[in-house]
Amino acid sequence: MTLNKNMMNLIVAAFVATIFLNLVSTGHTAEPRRVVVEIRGFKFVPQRPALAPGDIVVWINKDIVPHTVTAKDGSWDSDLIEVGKQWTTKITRGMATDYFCAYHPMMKAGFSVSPTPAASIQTPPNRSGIASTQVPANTEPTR
Ligand SMILES: [Cu+2]
Repeated sequence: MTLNKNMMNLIVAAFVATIFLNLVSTGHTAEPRRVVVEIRGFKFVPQRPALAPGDIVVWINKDIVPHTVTAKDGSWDSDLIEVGKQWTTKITRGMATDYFCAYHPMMKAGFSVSPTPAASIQTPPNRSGIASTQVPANTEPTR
């Protein structure tokens, strides 16, 4: 049966293509994560978020005076961030993670950078979550 064999080949090809597309899309199409750090009350909030390479961090100055976001080792620097303004940077592997405000050196903060990009450490949707938390109904007839 040539027709059936062709159909079978088509089904196999479609199946393989689906798997391939799933593999390709995993971890490569995720939007960069945007993390906001507010500067208020002479503090960086959150003080030490967990970040990953590729994350976009936005420091927003919600304080009453200008501040800076300056790497402790001087390797990166926002320069002056006026009240109501913001500064954005992209997290890269190996970048300095401790920073302070050049105008108020007691304002210290930082972040951690995970070794893998955010896209590959995201938890996949838990398909069995509902089933595993459900208490099975007692089907035993009561006699
Ligand atoms: Cu400051």
